Amino acid sequence: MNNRILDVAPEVREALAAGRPVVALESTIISHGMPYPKNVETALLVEQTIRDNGAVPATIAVIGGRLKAGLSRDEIEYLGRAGRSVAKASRRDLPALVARGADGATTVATTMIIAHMAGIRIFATGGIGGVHRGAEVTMDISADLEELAQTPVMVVCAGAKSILDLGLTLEYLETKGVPVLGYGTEELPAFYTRQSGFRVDYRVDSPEELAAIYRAQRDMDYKGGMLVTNPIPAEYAMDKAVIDKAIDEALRAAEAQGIRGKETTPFLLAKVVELTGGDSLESNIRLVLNNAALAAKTAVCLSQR
Ligand code: PSU
Ligand code: MN
Repeated sequence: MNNRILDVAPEVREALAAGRPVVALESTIISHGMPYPKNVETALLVEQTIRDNGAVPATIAVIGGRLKAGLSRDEIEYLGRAGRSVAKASRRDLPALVARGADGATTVATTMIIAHMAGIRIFATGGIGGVHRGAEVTMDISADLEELAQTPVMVVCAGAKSILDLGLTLEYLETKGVPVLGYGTEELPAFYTRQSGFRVDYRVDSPEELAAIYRAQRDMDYKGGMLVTNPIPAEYAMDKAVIDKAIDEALRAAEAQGIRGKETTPFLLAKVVELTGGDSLESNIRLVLNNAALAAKTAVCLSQR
């Protein structure tokens, strides 16, 4: 399992070898998704939530050119303090970062890649990347979607933010054959809010059933993964008008400043937090914890066969 470039933390390796539940976590959310020190506090709380629900956490990153599945407290602290000075590492970035012995914060795409290399089947995060608004001109479509189409990891998220074109994101996932499941809902959640106006493929009401659908996909030898969308708990959801206004303003700022490429998502996320004060950050933290708990419960079901 530990190949030439991969380090699986001892606790994670032992759990995997014994068939015990493990949940992967991404690190772009730590260094690019939230400000310090809330990012570090949240990352540690997410790991604790996974433990409280019976699984072992494996936060994933690239450190000194090594692909890491399972970080120490010090490594999480380092990524959180370094913030946006750490490279945001998506699929195309890994070869150069590894060859140069550099550090990288992993996106959904690269967290899936490294989780799969380590033998981890399920991963919890906040929101995924998708088809950006205006993609019919910019062709800005996140590598996260291609990864869902080719790597057999279940990704538990709270949907996607409407900084993206959610309708086109669903179309893309349909084309690629990626199942989109709604946990306790028929509607795709929009990260800060429980509703988006778009339907998911299937509503699923228990971790047992999520595990059964994942097993069925594996039994068919599909090469891709699947997306579980888990709505933010109602008490932490944001007012739709407030968040829509902030997102519109963030999109206008990005346009005015000519933000492009890999900078687009981090720019929009930071702008939305800035425009909504601490409210959106608090919602963000709550939904990640909610996803961590569901992923851990599902990992427990996956390990019981
Ligand atoms: N969307 C969020 N929060 C995030 C991200 C996206 O609501 O933290 C991060 C994730 O790491 C995701 C990445 O994989 O941004 C997508 O970036 P891009 O759109 O450049 O592929
Ligand atoms: Mn992009």
